[in-house]
Amino acid sequence: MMNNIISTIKTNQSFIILPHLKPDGDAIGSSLALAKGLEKMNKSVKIISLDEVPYDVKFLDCKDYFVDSIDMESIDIVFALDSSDVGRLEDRKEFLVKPIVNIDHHKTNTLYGELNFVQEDACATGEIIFNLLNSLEIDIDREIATDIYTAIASDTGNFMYSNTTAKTHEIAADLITKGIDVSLISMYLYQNIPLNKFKFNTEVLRQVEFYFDNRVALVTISKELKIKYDCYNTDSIVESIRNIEGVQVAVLIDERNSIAKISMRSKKDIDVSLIALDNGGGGHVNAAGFEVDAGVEAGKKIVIKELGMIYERIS
Ligand SMILES: [Mn+2]
Repeated sequence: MMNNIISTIKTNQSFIILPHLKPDGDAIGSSLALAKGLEKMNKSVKIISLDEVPYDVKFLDCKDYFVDSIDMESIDIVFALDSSDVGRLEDRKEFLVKPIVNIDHHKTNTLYGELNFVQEDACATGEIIFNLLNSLEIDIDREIATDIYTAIASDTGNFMYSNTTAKTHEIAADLITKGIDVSLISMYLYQNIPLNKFKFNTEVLRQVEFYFDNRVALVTISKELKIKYDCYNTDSIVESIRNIEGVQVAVLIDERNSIAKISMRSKKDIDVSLIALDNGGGGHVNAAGFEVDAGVEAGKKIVIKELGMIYERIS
């Protein structure tokens, strides 16, 4: 399958890359690495994203890769990166008019591309891009290495999660030999929270609710709170409540207009991707999500009911 992608790259000239909407470090880092790699092959390439690059990965050299529109007549191939289903690209439907190469590591990927390379055991899409660039014999320079390291660090919780394997560390070691500055990258990723976001996080964390003997922690973020702090980035909140002793599942319900976006994180073998799949979403065993278009209270009911099925069975 990787061979099909390699020949597609070699036989075409003009590409766009679509990271998923509300992109994270993996989506941005792997998109940038692929763009820079393709450029080394003298291909023409742009990344199309309508969302802002999140604050913690803004330090990556984005050059002029990011655009919000392009003449699709001139484009041969569309890469979709780190996107488990077309819903993750729904804000850019007008760009899905050329053959799609779907590269991802979500086990819930719906294989919506003309070519699909979905490697569940890859810790990040960045790992797949690392292998792809090596297969294409593209020199992974310090800058590309920084993009890939950022992608992998983001998706492995800085090498903490169960998707961290020997291979993950081998790739990280390889990237470090390219001259990346690990402590500087870590500072940008983890020691760089904007003050308004810190204050926002603090207020959100005061509102956490506990269910099922404190094994489930849940927090809802209202539109009003986001407006109050001018903060629309909810990163790291669900992880913070997951980090509580005894909490097995952490849930964040984010109010976005009439839609409630539900993010779940779990520990060990509690598979929240099944709950996500049941409700039209997707993800990984320990990190998954879905949307409910009937508001936050309806979303909360659904997720509590789903978790009740797990906990009433266990206890
Ligand atoms: Mn990812």
